[in-house]
Amino acid sequence: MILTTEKGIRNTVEEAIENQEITDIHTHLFSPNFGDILLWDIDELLTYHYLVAEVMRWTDMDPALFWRMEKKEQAELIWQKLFVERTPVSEAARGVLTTLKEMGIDPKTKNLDTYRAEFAGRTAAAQVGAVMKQANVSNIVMTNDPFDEQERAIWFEGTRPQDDFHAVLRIDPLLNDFQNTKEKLREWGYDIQDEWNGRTIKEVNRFLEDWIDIMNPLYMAVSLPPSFAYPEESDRGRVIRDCILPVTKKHNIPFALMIGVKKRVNPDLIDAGDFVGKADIRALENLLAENQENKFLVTMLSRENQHELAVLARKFRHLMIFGCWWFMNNPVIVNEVTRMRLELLNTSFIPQHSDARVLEQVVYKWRHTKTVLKDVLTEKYEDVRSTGWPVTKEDIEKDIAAMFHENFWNFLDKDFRK
Ligand code: RAT
Ligand code: ZN
Repeated sequence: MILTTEKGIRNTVEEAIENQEITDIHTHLFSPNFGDILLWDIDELLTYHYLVAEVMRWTDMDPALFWRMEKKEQAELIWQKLFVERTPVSEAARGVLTTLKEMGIDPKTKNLDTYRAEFAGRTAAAQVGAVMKQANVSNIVMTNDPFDEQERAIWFEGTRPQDDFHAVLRIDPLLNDFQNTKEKLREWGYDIQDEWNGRTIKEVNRFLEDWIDIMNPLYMAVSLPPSFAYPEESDRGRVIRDCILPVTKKHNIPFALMIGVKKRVNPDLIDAGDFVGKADIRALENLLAENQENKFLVTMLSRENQHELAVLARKFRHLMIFGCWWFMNNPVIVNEVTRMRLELLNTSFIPQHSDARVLEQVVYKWRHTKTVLKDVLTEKYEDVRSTGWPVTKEDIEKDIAAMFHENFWNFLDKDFRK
């Protein structure tokens, strides 16, 4: 059906976005059968580390004291400072309100206990269903950490995710703290030598393969500092060159790099104490140029890296860029970056992931993204229509399906190995 008016375009875009099932390609959620490590409910929503960073600006409290408080008390402090004493205009604070509203809880009461009562009657499993339905998310991709004792135990017990939850092998300690990780690997029975030699490489690879076997991950992932360089004669450079690249290539899974986080610039704030820095994109350029048979999923944290990242994706089809990550996930930046990506890459990218740490955040993260994307896409299709080109409902639906769902799965299926 050819669309002949701007209003027609807008309605079609809105409807297509609402109707499209989403694959959420990076979250910190877990399949409900993984138990307590899946975070959910209003106290978890309020104590999200994005909000911890914000509350610290409005209190003189020693952060150590904050961390000693019960979760419930922390939530009450955040509620008081960011929602009662001030208007919750920040993205993370507004997110709580959007979540309540979309989940059918009237934020109007402005009363934390009423919200708590609403959550009290629910179960994690039912809440997973409700959230996925509300956000129209059909597939959730987890972040699975083989270095986390609690999570290791769950996998070792034989627990496996339900069908619509998918694993990702996250390996930060291996790349960012090899000296300590080495000890751990030895404890777990891997013969890691002091020097970097054939035996060590084989054993690190055995560790990776063991976890690929256990988790059946969709991709292998790491977050990296702005100082990330490649190639590099360093632990990280060697592990990437000799282990990550060959193993991901062998299994035909992407290596996901999340670049630009400067960890713990304020260690007192723990997760809320991480910062951002502009990275040198030459590291990625080198990785891509030298490893044409590997697949790379990449997101960057600094706004200043976004343009060169999008241009790089024009050069290398084995690079799939994804999401507006963490400090980038603000409407003003999502708007600008998505426009730029469309202008440089057509729809050959994955515009967003939720990064939800608390189940119900899926609802607001996607609601806010959808709102921005509706405007951006309407404008882009209207620009095309105004040239006289016939824009159809089917074209729009196809593009939106690609960005929200298919680009990811198609990229996983692609095989660049010669
Ligand atoms: O966005 C976040 O919640 C961060 O704390 C990180 O988890 C980041 O997304 C990551 O995956 O490292
Ligand atoms: Zn994340």
